[in-house]
Amino acid sequence: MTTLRNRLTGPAPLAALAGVVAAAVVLAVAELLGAFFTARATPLFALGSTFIDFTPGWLKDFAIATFGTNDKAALFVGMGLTITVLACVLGIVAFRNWALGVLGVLFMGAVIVACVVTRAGVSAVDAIPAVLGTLAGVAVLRFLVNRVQALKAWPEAPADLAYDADARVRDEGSSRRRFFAAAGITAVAAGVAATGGRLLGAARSNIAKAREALQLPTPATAAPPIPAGVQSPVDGAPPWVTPNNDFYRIDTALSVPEINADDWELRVHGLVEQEVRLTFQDLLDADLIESHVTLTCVSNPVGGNLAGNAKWLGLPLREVLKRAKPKDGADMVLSTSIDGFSASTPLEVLQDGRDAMLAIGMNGEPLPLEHGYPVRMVVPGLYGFVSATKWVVDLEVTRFADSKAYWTERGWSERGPIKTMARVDVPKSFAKVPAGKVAVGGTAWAQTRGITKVEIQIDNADWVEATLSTEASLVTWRQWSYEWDATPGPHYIKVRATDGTGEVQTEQRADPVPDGASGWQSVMVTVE
Ligand SMILES: Nc1nc2c(c(=O)[nH]1)N[C@H]1C(S)=C(S)[C@@H](COP(=O)(O)O)O[C@H]1N2
Ligand SMILES: [Mo]
Repeated sequence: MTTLRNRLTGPAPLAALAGVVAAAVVLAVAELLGAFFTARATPLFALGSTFIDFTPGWLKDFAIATFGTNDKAALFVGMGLTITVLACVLGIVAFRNWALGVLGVLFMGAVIVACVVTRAGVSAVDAIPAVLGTLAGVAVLRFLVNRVQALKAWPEAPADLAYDADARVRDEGSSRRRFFAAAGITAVAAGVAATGGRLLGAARSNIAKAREALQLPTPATAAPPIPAGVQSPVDGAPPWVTPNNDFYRIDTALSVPEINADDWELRVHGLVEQEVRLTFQDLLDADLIESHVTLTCVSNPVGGNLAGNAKWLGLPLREVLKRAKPKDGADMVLSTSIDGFSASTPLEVLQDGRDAMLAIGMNGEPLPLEHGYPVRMVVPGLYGFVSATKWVVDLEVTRFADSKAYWTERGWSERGPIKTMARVDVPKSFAKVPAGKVAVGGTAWAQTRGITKVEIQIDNADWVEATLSTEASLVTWRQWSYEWDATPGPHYIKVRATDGTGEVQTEQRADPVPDGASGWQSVMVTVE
């Protein structure tokens, strides 16, 4: 009993706890002060973003496949655990050898500062919260380690003296209580400071308010009305237009970049006759177009839901390029976001008449902050990683041979035309359905080529044609439905689409890396 208690409350676990509290103070102080600096630059966000930048393709792929759009929450949990373990170790080291412990803490502080100042669009001043946080952490660690050492300093009971053992136990107990009280109060204070910092940061940011107040102009060319019958009649099929709140979100931004629309400026440069600069007001004043376009993520696995369809409002990129006049030899536009993401888009795609645009509106609203406010790119027919740059601030006209985009440097393809894909939305995989007529429905896409046929195969029966919903355009997804006469037992439903060029979706299985998943989805259902 006593030994277990001693082990749990002995000096080493207490020193570890001191380390954890000190780490919490580092982060909390930085978070609180960070409210006055660039939001993306507080330690947790800077560390996480740096980690994401160094994430190999397979790990990103794994994270998206496993956690989907919760990948960021998973990253924070992982970081929290890592920091806790490191803090425990540093606490114990500091207790045994203070100089070594401080060196360790300062080293961690230096790592954080390095992560902060190397973020795109972040200045050296943004390191101040991390530096002050680290110093506060050292002070708290010293204070708590002193308390632990006070415990250890208790002399062994001299054998030859009359010794008041009870008093010793009492004193030791009260030293322990003093340690726990100090650690507890510091931890609570850190929690309050961190929460306060987040709230203060949110209150100081008026970007969300400015976005709400923004009135979008009427487009010079409105989107054609959505034809009747685009929606699959099957209950539970996703809505043909994806509401902004349900639109999938994929990006490397742990903290959404905050750009004041009045400060936004786009520079178009590189291999051009005429460098162009555009302000947000220039966009508001220009002849804007509106168009429904389905976006798709290259990381979408077969049957996955990293695709969404929205009505975008923006300035055609061909107009922007007309003003800039690309020089001979240029074959790519490298678009870069304020936080350092970049995408390589073939120049010809931006000039060939499709509705590639600098978008400011999504489904009749200004772009949501997470979807690129105030301005993003939307390019029909290409996966997002090579085209859909959110928070875009720079377009460099260049050559594929000369520049590499963010994901290309990490093992993904330099080009990303969207592959033909059909998906079963209803019934869900592993669903149990009653025997008889079962409504099967789903979505298929092959942006810029269109979908002309969707076929279903139940178990090993012949392929049969599903009923296609109305086609709105070649750059939007197309829904389908099929009435299945289901007999009891386990069954597999397979689906494949044919695109507008007559090509049947390939059965060949491919992983998302390097240029998009392929293969036929197969859904297992049990008919009862
Ligand atoms: N700035 C920035 N833009 C970005 C990305 C990013 O990581 N950073 N990811 C791209 C990818 S991979 C996709 S699939 C689309 C997703 O756009 P959405 O989040 O609006 O659906 O954004 C693209 N634009
Ligand atoms: Mo993506």
